Amino acid sequence: DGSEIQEIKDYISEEKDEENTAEDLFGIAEDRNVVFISVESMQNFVLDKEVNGKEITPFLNDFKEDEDTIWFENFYHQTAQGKTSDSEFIVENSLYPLDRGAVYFTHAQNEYHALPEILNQEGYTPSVFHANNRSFWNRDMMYENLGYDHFYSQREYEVTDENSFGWGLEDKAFYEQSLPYLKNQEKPFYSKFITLTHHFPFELPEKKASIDKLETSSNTLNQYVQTARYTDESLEGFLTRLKEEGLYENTMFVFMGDHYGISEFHNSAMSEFLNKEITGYEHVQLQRVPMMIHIPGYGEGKKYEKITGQIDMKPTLLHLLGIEEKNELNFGENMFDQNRKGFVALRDGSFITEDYIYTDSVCYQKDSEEPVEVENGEESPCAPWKEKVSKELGYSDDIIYGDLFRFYDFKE
Ligand code: GP9
Ligand code: MN
Repeated sequence: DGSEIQEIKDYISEEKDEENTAEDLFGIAEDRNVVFISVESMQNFVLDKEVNGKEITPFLNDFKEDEDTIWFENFYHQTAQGKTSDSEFIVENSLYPLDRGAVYFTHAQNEYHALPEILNQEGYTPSVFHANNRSFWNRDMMYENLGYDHFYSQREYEVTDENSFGWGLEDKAFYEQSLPYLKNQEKPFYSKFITLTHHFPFELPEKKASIDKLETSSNTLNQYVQTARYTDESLEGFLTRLKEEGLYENTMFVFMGDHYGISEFHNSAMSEFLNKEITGYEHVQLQRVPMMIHIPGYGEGKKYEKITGQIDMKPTLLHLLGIEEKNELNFGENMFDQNRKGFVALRDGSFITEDYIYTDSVCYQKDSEEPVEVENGEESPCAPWKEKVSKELGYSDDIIYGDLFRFYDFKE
C-alpha cells in the first residue's frame, strides 16, 4: 500500500530546512530557454591540466571562470550500472538510481514526476537530442513516461563515414545538425543534449586530434585527453553557432558530466598522471564531474566549493527558472540553499560530507586526506552519516521498487 510514502515525505521535510535560506537566485533565469548538455564521460581531473604545454580543456577552463558562469567544483556523479541513463534519471527525478541494473530498463513504467513533465506544465517544450538509436537504454519508452515532447535521435541525423567514428555521429556534426531542430521548437524550450564522442574507449582519428596523447601505462587514459579536448572544442563551437543563430542571449546553459570515463582499473596510470597515489579518498574525489551553469548577462558568476551532486539538479534548475516547488518529493536540494543536509551519497554507499569522505569501510578526514584514527571503543565520526545515507538510499529504492508515487498527490 502507500503508507510508506508518508513516512518518506516526513523524512524529506525533516531533512529539509524549514526556513528559506537560499541565496536569492530564485527566478534569475525565468522564461529563458534551457540547453542542458550531458557531457559524456567528462571528469574534473582534466580541468586546468596540460599535455606537453597545451591545455586539455582551454575552453572549459575559461568558461568556468566567466562572469556569467556559476561553477560547482565539488559536484559528484551518483550513477551506477545504468551509466548515462542513471545520470539522466537522477537529474530528472531527484531520485537515486538502483544499485544494480538500470532504472530506465527495469522501472520505465513507474509513475514519476519528472523535470520535463513539470516544465511542460509550465509552458516549456521539453526535448532530447541524442544521435544514437532510440531504444538504447530504453530511452524511447522512458522519455515518453518522463514527459518529453520529442526525442531527436539517430534517425533525424545524417550519419556518414566522414562525420562518424567510434559510437556514431561525432559531436561537432551532431550540434550543427541539431541547430535547425532546436530553432524550430516552440519557446521557451528545455532541450537536453547527450554527447557521444568522448566515450570509452576514447578513440579519435589522428587528424581530428589537437593535442598529444598522454604517455602513461594506460592507453585508455592516454587517449581520453584527446577526446576530452575534442569535446571542449565542440562545446565552444556550439555556443558560437548559437550566438550566430540568435539563440544564446535568452538561454540558460547547463554543462554536466554524466559519470566517470576512467575506471579504477586505470588507477596506476592515473597516479602517474596526477602524480599522487590513488587512495580510496582520491578515488571518490575522482568522481567529481563538471557542473557549470551559464546565464548570459548574469554577471555575478562565481565558484562554489560546497559539496553537491546530480541529485540536486532538479530542485536547483526549478529554483533558477522561478518555478515554485509545491509538493515535490526530491531527495536533492537546491544547491544555492545555505543550510543543506550535509552529505552527498554515491550509489555504492560511499559518501562525502564537509569534513569526511567514507568509502570501502574507511572514514577519511578531508583536510589530511588520511583515514580517521578512532580510539578503541569510540565511534567513527562517519558512523552517524553512514546511517543517514543508507536510510536515504533505502527510501529512494522503496519508491522505485514499490512504484510509490502512485500513492502520492503532487498537486495537493
Ligand atoms: C549511449 C550513450 C552512452 O546512447 O548515452 O551511454 P553510456 O555507455 O555512457 O551509458
Ligand atoms: Mn555516458
